[in-house]
Amino acid sequence: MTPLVEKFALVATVLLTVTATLRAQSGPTASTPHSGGLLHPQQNRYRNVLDLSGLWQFQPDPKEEGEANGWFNQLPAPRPIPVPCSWNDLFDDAKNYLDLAWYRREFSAPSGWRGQRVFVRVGSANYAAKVWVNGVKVAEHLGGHLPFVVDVSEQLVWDKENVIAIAVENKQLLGRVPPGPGTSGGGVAGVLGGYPLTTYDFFPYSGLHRPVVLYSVPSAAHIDDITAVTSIDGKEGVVRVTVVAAGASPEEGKVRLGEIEAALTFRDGLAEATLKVPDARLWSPSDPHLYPMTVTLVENGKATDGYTLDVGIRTIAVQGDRILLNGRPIRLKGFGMHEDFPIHGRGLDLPVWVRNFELLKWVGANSLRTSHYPYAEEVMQLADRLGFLVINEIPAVGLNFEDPPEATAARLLQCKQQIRELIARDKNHPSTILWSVANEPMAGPLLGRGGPVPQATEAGMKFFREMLAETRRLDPTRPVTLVGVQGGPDEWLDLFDVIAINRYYGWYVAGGQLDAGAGMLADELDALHAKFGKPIILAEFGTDTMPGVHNQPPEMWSEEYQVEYLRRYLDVASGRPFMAGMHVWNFADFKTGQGTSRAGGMNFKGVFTRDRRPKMGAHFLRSQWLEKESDASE
Ligand code: BDP
Repeated sequence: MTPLVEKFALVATVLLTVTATLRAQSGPTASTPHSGGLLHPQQNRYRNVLDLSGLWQFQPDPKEEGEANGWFNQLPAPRPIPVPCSWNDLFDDAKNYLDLAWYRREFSAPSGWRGQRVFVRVGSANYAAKVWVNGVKVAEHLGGHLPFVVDVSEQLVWDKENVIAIAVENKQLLGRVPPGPGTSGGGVAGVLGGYPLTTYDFFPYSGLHRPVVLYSVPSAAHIDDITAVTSIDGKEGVVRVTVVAAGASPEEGKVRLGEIEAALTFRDGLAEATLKVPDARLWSPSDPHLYPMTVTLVENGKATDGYTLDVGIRTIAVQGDRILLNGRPIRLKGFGMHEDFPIHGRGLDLPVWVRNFELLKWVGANSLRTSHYPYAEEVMQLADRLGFLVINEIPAVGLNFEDPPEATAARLLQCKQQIRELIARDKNHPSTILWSVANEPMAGPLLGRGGPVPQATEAGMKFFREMLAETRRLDPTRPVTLVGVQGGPDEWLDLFDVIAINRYYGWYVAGGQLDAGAGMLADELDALHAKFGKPIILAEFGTDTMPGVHNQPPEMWSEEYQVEYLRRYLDVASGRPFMAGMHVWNFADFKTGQGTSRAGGMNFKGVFTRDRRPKMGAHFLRSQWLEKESDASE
């Protein structure tokens, strides 16, 4: 088979299997019709973008009567809602509502686009979505944090308004990822209790969280996907470019980066080229240089399509117990975060993200993890431009291998779909240095209430071996990790390139006993290093901290306690060169379910408050990370 046919055959087989298995486990929807690339839509002389952000109509559908009654044409009693935004913090009657709801709006298709191929791209619909254009169902998608694209050229009308309707629901079902609470009682949040009940410790915000856009590409041959892989050869940067074309096979093409140009010769829609950049400026946190690289298709000597990608030339590798960026050891300093802000919920909020990055710089961080789901593409663009090292994570949080095997089978398909979509979307971002395939999967009861269960551990081994193989197949250029829970099985960690763990000695275990907690941490890190000899990242450590609560001597929940806890953890790490990263949990306080250990429905482990004011912990980190530390940060 030709590479292109093979690609589509593979995607089709996967989609059929996914559809069949997930119907039983995870609700009605699974597939999306367009299986091509996920390039971020671009406005240029060959392509157009119409952002459909703004006010839409909205209506919850608790009885699920909308589809039978044609709500995709007309909503019976709509109210206005902004897109992007979560619905939960907007309407009192939708606060804890996770069931089906409808979005609808009208738009006119720009007449200049006539004759072009037009797509709808939904940036993030959390969790399951169905899309109608002018009454025709055009797409279904599962998974709340990655874009999906559908060709609507056939459905659009040009002489009157078009109607787009999107039905979204965020039911917590056993076969989804993240899963709904199962027989095992779910993950961390299952242990904590909480309302709404989830398997994870963050609020299940729902709705259209990122823009919905309409975009056009030339109807004949057009660029469907671009992959740029960089390496370094002495002072030369080497950029290997693969271009996939769709629509028709292009006659010819070219790729250009500054003064360097190479011809593209297409066979079955695929072309490759290598660009050599003399005296390359390597991408790094201290010099996040991006080279604009333009791919152009040419017919009869005339340019017919083009796309410009920002390329950061850098390498990332694991060698022994170090992570190397451009051949030199790095230590990650930063945070696990959330897409979370009052009223917007999880809806894309660019001012908040620009402010987040400003504060990350202020505190001296160089890194973040997209805990516990892929963040908006704009966040990745900011990380590229501002020089942040990103651990990029799929939404596999709350997995528990004591749940029934059918649930695990459905989740594996779902996880594979998510890593496939994530890599398709983010493979060209130099800031992404590590893929994370799960956060805190469990094989048994937690935190001192009994150890991992052997058959659950084995089920997890199979699952993660497959996830690792799939991730490596899709992207052989980046290391892969899994973020392990305290008390979880070591065997799972050892499958991966980097050991990443979350530890709460001095909080959930040995609460109030900071020195004892630091001792436990040091012992465990040394044991893990002796056993595996790999780089270790502490991907979470932190304490709930009520702003304004003070104690001497420090007590749990006070600002002093957070400082003293952080001080001990940083001290333990600083004497251990195999510690490749320290990510404090969390950057900012964030919304979660209501429960006895979550005052105000909040997780208060932020070093910034939810409105981004620094606690003493933030000032302390700045004193360590920005003002003091001059070690191997790159
Ligand atoms: C970890 C989870 C994280 C939680 C955190 C906590 O990975 O999502 O928010 O604990 O308890 O177990 O604050």
